[in-house]
Amino acid sequence: MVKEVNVGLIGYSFMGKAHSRAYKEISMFYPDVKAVPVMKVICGRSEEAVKTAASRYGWEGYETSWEKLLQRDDIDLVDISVPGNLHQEIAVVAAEVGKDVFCEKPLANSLKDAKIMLKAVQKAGVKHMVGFNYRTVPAIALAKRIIDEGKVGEIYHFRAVYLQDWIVDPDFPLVWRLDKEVTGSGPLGDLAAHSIDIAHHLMGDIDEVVGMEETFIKERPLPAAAKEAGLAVEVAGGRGEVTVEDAVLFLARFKNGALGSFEATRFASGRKNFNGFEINGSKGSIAFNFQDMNKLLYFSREDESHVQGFRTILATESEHKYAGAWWPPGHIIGYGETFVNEVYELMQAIAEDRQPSPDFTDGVKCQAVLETVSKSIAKKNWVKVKS
Ligand code: SOE
Repeated sequence: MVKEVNVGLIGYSFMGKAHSRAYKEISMFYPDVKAVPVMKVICGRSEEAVKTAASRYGWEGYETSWEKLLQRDDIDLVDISVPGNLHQEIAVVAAEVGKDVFCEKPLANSLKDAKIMLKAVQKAGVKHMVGFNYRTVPAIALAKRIIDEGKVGEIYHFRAVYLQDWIVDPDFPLVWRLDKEVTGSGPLGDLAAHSIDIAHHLMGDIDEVVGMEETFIKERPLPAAAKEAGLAVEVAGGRGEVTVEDAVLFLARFKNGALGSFEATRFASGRKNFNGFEINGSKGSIAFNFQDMNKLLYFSREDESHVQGFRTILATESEHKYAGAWWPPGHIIGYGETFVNEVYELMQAIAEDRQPSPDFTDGVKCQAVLETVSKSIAKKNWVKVKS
């Protein structure tokens, strides 16, 4: 019999909408799913907005207090899709009352908080997952397969860029993603966190880092109400200080001897969600960028030299991990589908009574790198990563 998992989702904006769609569509695209999410309750502070979200996204009901949601006996899984400053408190209470926890990235606003969260879920013996959704892009899963099969050989370089441009306009308002108290950091935690997780997934652990950052626009207009499920907001009166970096770069040395470089910025005009990486090894290379997310570039030094060159693999065949759940070959998928794939991983793990992947251990590992990059920027020095 298929198990039912009653879900309580906290947050109804961008990630709340992405996760809602995933819960809704999972059985349609993954008929083999062993546990089915039941969309019990969605929670948010504004009653009017959360009520609208509940009915539009397909939730049975809504709450305006997360504390109340966590006390409900009919909730099995708590989904934390709110800004980072709330993650620790919600996750700890959720674990204490025996709920499984699915938390958006970065896991917390500090390594200390991330570790508290990990300890709480481990103590409670609940399932825990962190929302590094890009792991479920079929082309990235293919990159992992190609590396694990030894086709890239010994890896020398990991080169990541995560480029956006939504705040280049100096009059773009001071939204919560630019407020350190709420979000912990700028593109470091918001964007480089994804690149770091991909690096951990494909390459292994990072040994040491050295970084630099800049805040180009120091003050911005204060915002009025946020627009639903997007990054834009209306401007109100007055100006306030930007307390996070606008761009960050760091170098890394991996424990396996490879060299890494990471760049994350919201000031790359023309780049909208360019989450890209290239890996170079003794036998070949692979390259990916999310704006062309169905394709993986692969170069093999083992091809005959007269036909050597990067080949473009369209990762939509049924033998490509996750792709088989979707459309016939060549009928490409998009951003939203990665969340369905992610929820599939979570549901299978719950049904099989094992930890999903990536879990809070991966979240803490990423957080340790984020914090070490910040330390190295402050010290203007190389710093070893300790988790
Ligand atoms: C906004 O910068 C954002 O939505 C991030 O918060 C996501 O994690 C990333 O996938 C896309 O950009």
